[in-house]
Amino acid sequence: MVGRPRLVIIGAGIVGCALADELTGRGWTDVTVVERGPLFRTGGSSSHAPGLVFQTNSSKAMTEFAAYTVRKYLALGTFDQVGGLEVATTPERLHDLHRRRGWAESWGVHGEVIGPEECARLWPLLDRAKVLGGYHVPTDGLADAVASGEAQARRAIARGARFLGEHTVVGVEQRGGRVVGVTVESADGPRTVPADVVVCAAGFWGPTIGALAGVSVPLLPLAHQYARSGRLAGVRESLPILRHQDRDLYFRAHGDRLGIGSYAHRPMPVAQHEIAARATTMPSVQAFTAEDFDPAWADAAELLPELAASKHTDGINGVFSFTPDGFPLIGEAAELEGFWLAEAVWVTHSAGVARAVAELLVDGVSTFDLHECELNRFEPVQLAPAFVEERGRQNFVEVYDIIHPLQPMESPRPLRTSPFHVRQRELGACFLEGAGWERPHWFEANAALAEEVPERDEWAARFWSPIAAGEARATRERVALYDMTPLKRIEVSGPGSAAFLQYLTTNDVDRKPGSVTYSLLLDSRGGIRSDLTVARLAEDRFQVGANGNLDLDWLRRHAPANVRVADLTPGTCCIGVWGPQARELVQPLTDMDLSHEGFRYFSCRSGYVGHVPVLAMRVSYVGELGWELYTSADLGLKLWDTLYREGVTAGGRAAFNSLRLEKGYRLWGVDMTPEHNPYEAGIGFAVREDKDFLGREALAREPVRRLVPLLSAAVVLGKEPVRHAGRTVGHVTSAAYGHTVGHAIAYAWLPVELAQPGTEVEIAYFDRLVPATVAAEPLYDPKMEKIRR
Ligand code: FAD
Ligand code: THG
Repeated sequence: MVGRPRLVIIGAGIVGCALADELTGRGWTDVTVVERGPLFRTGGSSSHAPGLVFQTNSSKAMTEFAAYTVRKYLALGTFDQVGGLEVATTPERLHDLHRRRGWAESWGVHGEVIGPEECARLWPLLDRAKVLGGYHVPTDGLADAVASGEAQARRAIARGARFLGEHTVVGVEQRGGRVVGVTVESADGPRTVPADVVVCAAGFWGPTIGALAGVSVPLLPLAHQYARSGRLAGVRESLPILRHQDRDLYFRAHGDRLGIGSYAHRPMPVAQHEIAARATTMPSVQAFTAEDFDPAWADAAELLPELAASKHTDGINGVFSFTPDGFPLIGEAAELEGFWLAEAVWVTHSAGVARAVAELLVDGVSTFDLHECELNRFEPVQLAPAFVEERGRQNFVEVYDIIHPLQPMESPRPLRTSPFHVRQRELGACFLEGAGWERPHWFEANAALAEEVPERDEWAARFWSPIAAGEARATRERVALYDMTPLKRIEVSGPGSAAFLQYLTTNDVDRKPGSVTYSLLLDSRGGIRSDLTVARLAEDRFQVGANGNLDLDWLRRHAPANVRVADLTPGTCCIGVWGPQARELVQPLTDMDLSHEGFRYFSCRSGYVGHVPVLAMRVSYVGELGWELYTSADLGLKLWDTLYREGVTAGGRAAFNSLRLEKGYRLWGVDMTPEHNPYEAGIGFAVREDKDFLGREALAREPVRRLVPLLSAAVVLGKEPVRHAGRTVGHVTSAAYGHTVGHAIAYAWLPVELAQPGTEVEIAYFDRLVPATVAAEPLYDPKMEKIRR
């Protein structure tokens, strides 16, 4: 593109308006916003969203989107900062409010857990006998969605943007795999608006627009009920927004009436063809089904007794979008160059998401960590409409549930299974889910190995078993098999592949065939997009061990014509054979020379294990001697049966996580993200600054913060704030009990001046402070004697 690109934004809801503002504010002023309804009460979700903005979220990015939205709308004068209150009516909820408060502290939002008296002071209508306590965030409040949209649109218009109301997009025009414009229909008939970039901000119409463009938009429109009370004496505009999550309800004041939203009803999905068929002036409002709301009203009246004398009025079934994982859809579609999505965004996150999209478009990289939100995070199976529908419904049902970080959704499962699945079931695997894969966390068959371990609190004990301690021990002392099939495997081949990977990753990967290199993907700002193992199988063929679909997408986007990028994952499988006896186990089964000299650490080779052709890679994420053995999916079971025998332990993810933390191996997306550079993350050894690679220019070498291990007095969950001298100084990333080191471990980001071993800190874990000490890493086998032998 030469000069300023021509942009078309589809939809003038709060997201489209915010995006027009953010883009024109960055100098991209050739912006046309096309909107099917009238401006600015368009008939979309924003038109009657009550606009409650609760900032606290387990996700750092989502909290930051919300905090930015609050700041921006406050400045625009469209935000009423009444504060937010979440009340607890059960001990479990009260406990969880402390966890939520901790997230907010970690991500820079201040909130407090308060007692019932204080709750009643903030909300005099509450039945204080029902309330055990609450979580109060003074900076939360109410966004006027239409006014916020319009104010941003006006600013964009002043900078040159055009807003075309009552212009319906009926076609997305493309040429040579690139978007070139949209066709709109208006009172003046059809016409095409040319564009270099099209951003779809069409809210729950997203899948319909996506279909015009040939792009999957994995969201489910669901109706959600909202109604008002009659006039109530105690209601005034300044009441904080209120959540009663134990009954799936939320409240705000409208003058002297209350607005009540409910997630307690059955999920009510709305098909795209129904939306089109009901293209009335308010397509986002469906007929109110009072019978679905009656139980919610009764529950509301239990918390707020004054409601009992009133009746609900003005009810709507209002439609908005749910995604399979609850995160928005941000980014450029893999299917069509220049076609972007800003979809499934709440009012709460609208300005933040718009800023992120504008940054991506203008700068090529965002200041937010978007890995949870990027459109191309989904695996192909997760784009199936049936999957999107089932997970969307479940997200609606669970919206206010107390969810453990490891808790998987119950259906649709099983979805992806490795060839070893049948054996894993025989061994009594406790399965959790990741990227659609069934992943054993431990095996009941190993119950005899279970160890006495220090007591954990009820939260840390969930989705965990002392059997994992035995599996970890067996790996350190004998040998264990780990199912590494879910590890994303990407083949990069073709004449340009070596030069391509050499430029795209940080380490020297242009080494001889048979070499394996730990290397990083950086974005243009030097932020870590992924950590990879790059195995050179031949002059022009590499196998890349990656972290997920975003890596596949990144490689594909950057690959020149003479490079082919293919996902090998579904057709192949992998077993990690790790432990001091790994060599004794595998050597008799193979002609490959597995001696330390014959098969070097971080090298790979093809051969046979019994009847099975394998690619063997001497790599170990658990920090023990051993190999990853890859084969095709059809032979997976044979490989497992060839290796598994008396004295060999099947290990699960719980043990795996403990072992990798002892060894200090980072997990991308959890320990490090695009917000961090390799030096801060402690993996500068994988950067070769003497060569040219994407992101090199931007690498700052003097870190201001570091990722360090803490030895903590208790096992925590992750995401907790870390304090020093009473001040918040960082947050926990991953945590586990280290069974070999005999201590609870928590990795955390800390300012450099506090990153020295020996520094005492505190982890705010629920309602208590857990003492912790910065340690030197790695905690296990710092001399690499276990691996290099
Ligand atoms: P929309 O506002 O729906 O805008 C999309 C626009 O695209 C529409 O104006 C539509 O007309 C236009 N469009 C569609 N198709 C075409 C086409 N072919 N051509 C041109 N234009 C097209 N969120 C919160 O944060 N807090 C809340 O308290 C809250 N409460 C809610 C309560 C209810 C009852 C509902 C329904 C939603 C609530 N939400 C809340 C969610 C929030 O309203 C939405 O997430 C948000 O408004 C979505 O904004 P948007 O701009 O993406 O979509
Ligand atoms: N196996 C394979 N590929 C992978 C992973 C894996 N790719 C994604 C993810 N896991 C990458 N993460 C790591 C982290 C650490 C190591 C390997 C993969 C590792 N590091 C050694 C160290 O830090 O001491 C060696 C580094 C080096 O010698 O350069 O082993 O599990 N196939």
